[in-house]
Amino acid sequence: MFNLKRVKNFDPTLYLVTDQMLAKGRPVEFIVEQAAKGGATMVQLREKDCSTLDFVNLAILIKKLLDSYHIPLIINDRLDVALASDADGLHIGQEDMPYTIARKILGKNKIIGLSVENIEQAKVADEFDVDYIGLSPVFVTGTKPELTNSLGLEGVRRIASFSKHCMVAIGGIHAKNAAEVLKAGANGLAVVSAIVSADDPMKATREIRQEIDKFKTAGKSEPG
Ligand code: TZP
Ligand code: MG
Repeated sequence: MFNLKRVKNFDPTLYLVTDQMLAKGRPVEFIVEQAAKGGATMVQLREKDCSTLDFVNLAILIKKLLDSYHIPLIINDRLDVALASDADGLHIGQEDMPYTIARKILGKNKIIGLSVENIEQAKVADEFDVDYIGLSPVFVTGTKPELTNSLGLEGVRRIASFSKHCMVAIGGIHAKNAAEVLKAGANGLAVVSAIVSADDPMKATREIRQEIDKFKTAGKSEPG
């Protein structure tokens, strides 16, 4: 059963996470716009090899672009960039800015997402009023190879059994495994390479979105 726990005005259904290095030379704004047209519902700018100046300028550009699609922009890790670009939110990992401090600085109206990599971290996250947790990684992925312990579908199921938060799954997700990750309990799917590296990012986004929509529709027609 697809149960969307939604607190603020955002929809985690299909969450594009960018990575310039995987974009095959195409600009981030091209990938983002194609994804927006293909059905992405949220975008996270995750740029690791970028100067602060370039990151801020990119964030301002992407914010303007996404505003025209009514899609929220989340900044990975860099609270300063989130503030500078007036992004809709911030995504933090376990070793980034502590959640409570980030919340104090950003205020209650911004979206804050927190990555959790195991059951313990998911339990701790239940004590915070984060807007969503990122289940990371569901499958081992070449995009973030340092994460060698994957949650697997069983990990997603276990966290879904107790977490009060909206849950976005990330790591190795594509059109063919989208439904099983949702079935395990994720509320939304975050995707890097299956969109960013696709020959046709709009088509790739649309294909994943169709799988998600198919799953949601099937859930709604289930008896009981
Ligand atoms: N955090 C956990 S896994 C991951 C991030 C940013 C990368 C996911 O990339 P892909 O290409 O969708 O597997
Ligand atoms: Mg981080």
